[in-house]
Amino acid sequence: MQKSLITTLIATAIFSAAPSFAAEKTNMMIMDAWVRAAPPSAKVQAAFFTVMNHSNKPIVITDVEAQGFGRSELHLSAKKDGMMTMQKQQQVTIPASTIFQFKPGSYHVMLLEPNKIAAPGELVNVSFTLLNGEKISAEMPVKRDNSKNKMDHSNMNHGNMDHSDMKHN
Ligand SMILES: [Cu+2]
Repeated sequence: MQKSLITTLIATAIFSAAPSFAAEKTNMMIMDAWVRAAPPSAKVQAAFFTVMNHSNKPIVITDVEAQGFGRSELHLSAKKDGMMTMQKQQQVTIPASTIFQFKPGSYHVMLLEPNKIAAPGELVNVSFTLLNGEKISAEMPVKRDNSKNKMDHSNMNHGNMDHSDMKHN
């Protein structure tokens, strides 16, 4: 009895933002999430993850917020006139039955106005709002970006492609 009451309360809390016509919970999973470690003096951090849309309908992410950050945005990195730039996205659509990657050089979540830059080993709670009003959240561990790809990439391009040109729009 006690347990089922608690379960009900939790369920109510989770779904309170969803409109009543949302009969079924969105079948979306967030996997392999991480927040890129940054120096304590940094002004922003980026979060990357994989979204699995297990449903036969597109899922539209319309907003994002993160604990410990004043503001968060959906971003897309793109090359423009030979420079990497980032554009804020009003929404990101995950097509039906698709595995969709938020990854360096592409879609990512930008964490802005940090209370304090999150350090390696810490968890950042990131919460997504969907077009149907539902909220889905994930704990994203902070990790140093020491992937082989990135190291190879920076070695290869050293001198002829300056990543510090990364613009924040
Ligand atoms: Cu960004």
